[in-house]
Amino acid sequence: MNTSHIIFPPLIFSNDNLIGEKVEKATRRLKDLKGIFHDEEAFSSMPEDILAYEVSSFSPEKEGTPGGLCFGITYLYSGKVGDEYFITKGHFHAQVGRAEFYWGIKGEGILIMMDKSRKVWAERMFPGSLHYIPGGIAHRVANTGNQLLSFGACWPFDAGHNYEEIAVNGFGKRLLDRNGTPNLI
Ligand code: S6P
Ligand code: ZN
Repeated sequence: MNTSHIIFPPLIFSNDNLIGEKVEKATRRLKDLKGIFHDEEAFSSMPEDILAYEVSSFSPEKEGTPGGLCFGITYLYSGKVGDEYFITKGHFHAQVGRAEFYWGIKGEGILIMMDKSRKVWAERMFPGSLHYIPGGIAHRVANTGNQLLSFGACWPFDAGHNYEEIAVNGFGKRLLDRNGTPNLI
């Protein structure tokens, strides 16, 4: 049998690790999240180099290719700024009609979503949870546990990211710790 066309895949997804030559890693430290948390005093009392989250992603095609897909794993560390859990920046997709799947791999957290009218709702994330984020819906994740939260994401290549709107107006609600329980307030 001629096996010359049988090759190793360019990507291995094992445990919660994404391994491959074309995997890119982005790092977000507290200093990259200025203005995201409501307790500015608590924020400025923390070392700005603390790791908040990392994203490993694989983009098989050239950015913007219509119909292409991206794959990423986010590693969101456990921590709080005052009473607010560590969260990702959050974004709308620049192309409003582009949806996305998230799924929980390790740890526990909450996926927070918001529509254009600023209505906010949330879903619990845990190993095995699967989340569909429709087009036009802003999304961000909070780590509500005391260990690393890792989750997967798959989104269209041409979705693009609009961080601006969230950076300026935030979400309509925040996820705060109230006596050890996460509350959307
Ligand atoms: C991309 C997808 C995720 C996030 C990641 C970090 O569309 O939603 O890979 O990029 O969770 O969040 P953020 O808001 O900093 O991009
Ligand atoms: Zn997204």
